[in-house]
Amino acid sequence: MAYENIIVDVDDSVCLIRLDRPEAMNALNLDLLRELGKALGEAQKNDKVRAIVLTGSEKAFAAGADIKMMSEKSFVDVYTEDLFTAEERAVTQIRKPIIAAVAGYALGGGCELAIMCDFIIAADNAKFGQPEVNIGVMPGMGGSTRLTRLVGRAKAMDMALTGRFMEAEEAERAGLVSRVVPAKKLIEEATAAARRIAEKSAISVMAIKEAVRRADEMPLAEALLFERRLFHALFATEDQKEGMCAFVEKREPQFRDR
Ligand code: CO8
Repeated sequence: MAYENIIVDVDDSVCLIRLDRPEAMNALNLDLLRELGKALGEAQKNDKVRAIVLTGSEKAFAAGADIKMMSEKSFVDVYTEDLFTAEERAVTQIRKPIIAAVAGYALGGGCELAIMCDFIIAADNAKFGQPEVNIGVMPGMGGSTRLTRLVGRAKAMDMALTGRFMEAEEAERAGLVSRVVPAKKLIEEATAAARRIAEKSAISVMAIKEAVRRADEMPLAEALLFERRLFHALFATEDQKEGMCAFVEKREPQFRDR
């Protein structure tokens, strides 16, 4: 379908979704977020797609929720319409892996959206921040929760209380991003990572995503048991037999997602 705020490109097994509101630094309004949810849902349903890359422009992944859209809203408005709840769920319910390829600003909801993805590859010009404190609010989609689990309390407090931006290098040191690449190579590197994932058994990939995600939310003992049981369950798949036999026979595996 045609979108106005994002560009979607499916190339073989990888779906590349580009946020595209250049006039507003890709600020996240409801139209954009709903289109994003729809595109992710389509990618989830499309059997050809095995991994998703979410990106913005060289200047901005996304400079946050759209402040102009929010500025006149009251508590009653945002509470009764449950602002951003359905839009957040549309991203977090996707079972295929999503890589955020971040260049430029990833601020407020933009930083939180990147964190909702499975991992972040950052361009060397990326800047992460939770500057909501500058406009009289606070993070609302994971910037005081998921971010804290990723980078620890000291850095999360520093970012959210001072509103300062964190450069790519510091973000990698802090564990917010998995790797930093030259800005010109961002899409190439993120797509290559997605293609690598696409070569694996989709069942293993799905189980890994589920185990890591659940580990964020469960006590350690429960998470370990969930991980172990999923590991056991993969022995019921043809792909486990194929993967292990291929190793023993010194050949490449031919996974069939069964
Ligand atoms: N919302 C709306 N418009 C924006 C936003 C935004 N978040 N960010 C930038 N823009 C617009 C500017 O208004 C400007 O438009 P115009 O030319 O019409 O005035 C255009 O983008 C270009 O921006 P600047 O001229 O400001 O460009 P600079 O290069 O000088 O600065 C910055 C770039 C640093 C990114 C600056 O624009 C900025 O500080 N933006 C706001 C960052 C911010 O505060 N983000 C947090 C927003 S609140 C939030 O995200 C709450 C999250 C809760 C859940 C979210 C769910 C999605």
